[in-house]
Amino acid sequence: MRLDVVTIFPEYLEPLNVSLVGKARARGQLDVRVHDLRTFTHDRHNTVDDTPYGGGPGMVMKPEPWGEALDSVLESGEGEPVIVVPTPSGRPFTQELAVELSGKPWLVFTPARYEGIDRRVIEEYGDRLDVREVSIGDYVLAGGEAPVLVMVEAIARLLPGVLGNAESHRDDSFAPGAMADLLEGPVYTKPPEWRGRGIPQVLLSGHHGKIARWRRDEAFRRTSENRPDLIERCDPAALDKHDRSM
Ligand code: 6GU
Repeated sequence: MRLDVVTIFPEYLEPLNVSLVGKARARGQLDVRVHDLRTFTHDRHNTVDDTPYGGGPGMVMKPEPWGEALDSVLESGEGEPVIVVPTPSGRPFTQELAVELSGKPWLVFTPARYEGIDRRVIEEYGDRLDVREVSIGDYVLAGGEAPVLVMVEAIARLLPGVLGNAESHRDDSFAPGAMADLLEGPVYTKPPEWRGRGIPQVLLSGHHGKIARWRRDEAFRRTSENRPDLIERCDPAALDKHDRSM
């Protein structure tokens, strides 16, 4: 998969050299290219923003540098990428969208600072390409760079061969399947006693049916506690009589 990021803070994307994403790059599974938007300006101050038409606070990112940057990125590759525009006004970034985007060969991210990018840029590329305005949650960040790190990590770990063990996806909170719509429950490792605290005996029983039952109950308990909204909107058929008694 190829990923391009156009930003005025290329150094903000340095974490893409670390850990899972960094290793996927080193292995050649991910081709990540970070571009400095200011290299697509032509004035002495490398201006990327200006005051908003109609007045109001803040600054708006000018269309010309974005147009030149995106044309340059588009010309540098084969076929058409999906363009992901991080913005708090976008559609929610969900596990479902991460799965969809992980199936695309080429993604271009356009994190903005200030009050966002001149609307005409989104229209211009939206007329020709698949452009998605995406938000990572109901809070406001100073720019889209941190959301790009979030989205790239969520997408990259779904690529075949990136996560060590393909089974690791199976029980993810928000993964489709038997535990659909439930959060993951607690996990334990050695030692069997730490600061006087033991581990649930069922996990030592070797009884796989009972362990699966226990994990399902804990997942339900944690979801009820932390995300009652997920229980509310879940398919009643996905709940069992065990759940109702908890
Ligand atoms: Cl994608 N950008 C910014 N600036 N703030 C956000 C966001 C994105 N998602 C949630 N808050």
